[in-house]
Amino acid sequence: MNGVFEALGGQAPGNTKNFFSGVFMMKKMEKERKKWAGVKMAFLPAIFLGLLMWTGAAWAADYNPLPDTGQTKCYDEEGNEINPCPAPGDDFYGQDANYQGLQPSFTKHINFNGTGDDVTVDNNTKLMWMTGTADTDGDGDIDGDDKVAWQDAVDYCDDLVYAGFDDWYLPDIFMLLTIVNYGTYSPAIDTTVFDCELSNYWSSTTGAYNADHAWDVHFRNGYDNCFIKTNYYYVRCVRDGS
Ligand SMILES: [Ca+2]
Ligand SMILES: [Ca+2]
Ligand SMILES: [Ca+2]
Repeated sequence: MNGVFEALGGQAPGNTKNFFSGVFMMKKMEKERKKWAGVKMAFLPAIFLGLLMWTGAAWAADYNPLPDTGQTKCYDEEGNEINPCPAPGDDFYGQDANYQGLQPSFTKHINFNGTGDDVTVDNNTKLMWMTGTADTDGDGDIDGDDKVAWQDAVDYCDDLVYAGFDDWYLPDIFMLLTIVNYGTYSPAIDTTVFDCELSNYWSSTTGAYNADHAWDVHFRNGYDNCFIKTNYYYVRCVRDGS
């Protein structure tokens, strides 16, 4: 019996009244405990859902971090390089190269899974890209004949079966800009992991101002533009790689 009273805070059984009030409190505590157990059971799915959402949010944050641009040099207003880059408080401090965020990181897979097709995975965005330019006429080489009008670029990627996948699509302009390397040109892309023509590539993004125009990137210098959809440009398809 001592254990009971110890459980009630060491209260000693001084008389019967105290004893019965002790038992009553034990019963009340047991009732409370059961009540809370019930409440916990009721909250369990909510807790689980919350956990799922939390891990989901962490996964989503992991999925699409914004990688750095590849620009590592600093310049003044006349285009003269400042080396080393200006320090905080100096003139021209605060430009791109002063902030080295998540560095561009790609992995090229030659002959992916034995399919004979090469892909390049962006380890930051997890997007999977065709390593090279789309051979839209299927003749085994890449030249001007592979440039197509915008709708044909959209359709080509949509219909594409490549590297064992059929869920390719034409990248939107934001996606396409994530493979531009702003620290280089001719082409403005990491050529250790991509093959690239010095020309325009279509994105899937229609211009808001001119709906018969769409955004493209010129990979000689990395400039993006909005040109008429009947122009013939190169294609590089993408898919969600994770
Ligand atoms: Ca930067
Ligand atoms: Ca070709
Ligand atoms: Ca050809």
